[in-house]
Amino acid sequence: MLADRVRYKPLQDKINDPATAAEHIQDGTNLFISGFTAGYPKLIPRELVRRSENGEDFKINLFAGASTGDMVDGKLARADLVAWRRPYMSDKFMREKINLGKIAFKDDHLSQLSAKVRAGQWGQCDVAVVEAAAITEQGHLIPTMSVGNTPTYVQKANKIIIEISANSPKLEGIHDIFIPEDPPYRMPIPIYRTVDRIGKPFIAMDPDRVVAILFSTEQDHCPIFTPPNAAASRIAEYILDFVHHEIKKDRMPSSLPWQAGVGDVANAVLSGFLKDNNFHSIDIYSEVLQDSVLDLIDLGKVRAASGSALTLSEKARERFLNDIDRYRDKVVLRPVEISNAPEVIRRLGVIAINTAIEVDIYGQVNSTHVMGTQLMNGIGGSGDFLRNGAVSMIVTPSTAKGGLISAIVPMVSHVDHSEHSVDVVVTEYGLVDTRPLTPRQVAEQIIKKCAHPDFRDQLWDYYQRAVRERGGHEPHILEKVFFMHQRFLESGDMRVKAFPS
Ligand code: 0RQ
Repeated sequence: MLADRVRYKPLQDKINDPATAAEHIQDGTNLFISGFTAGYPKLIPRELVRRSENGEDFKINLFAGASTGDMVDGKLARADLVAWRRPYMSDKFMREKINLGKIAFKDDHLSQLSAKVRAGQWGQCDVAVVEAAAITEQGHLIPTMSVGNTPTYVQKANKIIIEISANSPKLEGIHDIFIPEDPPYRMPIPIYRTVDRIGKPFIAMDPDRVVAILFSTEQDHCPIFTPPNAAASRIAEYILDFVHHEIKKDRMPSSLPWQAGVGDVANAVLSGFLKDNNFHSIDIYSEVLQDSVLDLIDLGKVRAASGSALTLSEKARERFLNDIDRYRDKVVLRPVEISNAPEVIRRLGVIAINTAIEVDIYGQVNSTHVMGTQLMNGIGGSGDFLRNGAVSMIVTPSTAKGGLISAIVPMVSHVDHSEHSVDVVVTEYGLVDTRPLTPRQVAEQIIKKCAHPDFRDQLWDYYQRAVRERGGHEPHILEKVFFMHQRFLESGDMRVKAFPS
């Protein structure tokens, strides 16, 4: 096992225990970790928590690829060990402390992170802790189930700690590692088709900066997506019908690649392909690849799937690893600055589907802050894909919290994506293609087709009064624009019989 996984002989002397390795991490350390829903380190976070439980008083600044598991974000947040966290996270304990102002957090477009780190905008990269499947004969790294920002973190780190994952054999050949030159020397990223490989199958590493190597038998614990509910399935049907119709009308080529964001609705769209006979050779150019992608590959429906991480349930991961030679031809894992590169998304013409917390009647989108204040997860790659997709769709169930909150509102309480990045809005009640419509027509259609029937009248009342009383290109009554949010904050229910006069 040892010789097979740490094939660069001089590094075999660096094999150590977590306590000794973690001594490199002290109060104020900028800690850059691998992990992008999967592929995060497990032993070092646990050791840091152990030290804190033994009375040591310290805090780290934690930088990851995106969200990690409870073993990182959950444990470290509960132990109060995190001063700063960047970027996207989805852990409820970390979220709580961020919203209380106890953990500093700043959101970033995921495509931009690596370049910002290379430019030194995130401070010095003191220690990188990365999970790896193996170290090659030349001393380079084979990542596990995600790539994220790891190539840049490894390139910039003063010290590197590696956790070799016993559970990730034979992953070599899945990854395609390419770090673009930074401006002003950047050249085009030469991806012309989803399946193109442009880099190396390993992360280049200076072995002299490795301070410790650990062996880990811990598994990733990825969020398991339940079978799509009725609303998610209905949204998926609308999308597949719409795209099929556009292709039939010759307004869209049949071979554009698909991106589907995080969450159940996105997963439902991909699951929708399983039953839909209109789509055969599907390309997926996305950020996170979930179980449904493996199902589609098994059915012979996927030509290529590119992402930055494989977020698989335990069962699907076993299936993937057992049959990796077959999947290797179809699946490419890239750094997130490539999976989410605006240049590539535009060139390929990606059909982008991302989920919102709320959408307003003119198509502005809030993906991140509940009631304008409470951070949910972060913008992730949604901006990268929505702004640059050939057709960008924003999806959401029409209500939240058992029907008490409308996801369609007069004006969003926080803006992540503007109307100019959104082509299509979909809820379980309907789909609006905003492209040929004026803002006023968009408002009328979104209220009629996308809003939940319980909220249509008050939204319509509001819009009509805004047209009558204020007019303009996008009519609004500014002092009343958040009346639905206000009502929810006061009574726990957005529903009113009519827009208040
Ligand atoms: O909270 O579980 O406490 O009830 O938000 O909502 O309906 O479970 O949906 O898991 O798909 O998440 C936008 C957050 C949706 C996600 C968001 C509450 C709701 C629930 C989750 P509870 P659901 P999802 C990258 C793609 C941004 C990043 C992105 C996200 C919780 O999709 O983080 O797109 N997106 N990355 O109750 C109050 C509302 C609400 C609300 C939902 N209007 N008001 N609470 N919730 N709407 C690109 C890739 O390729 C991966």
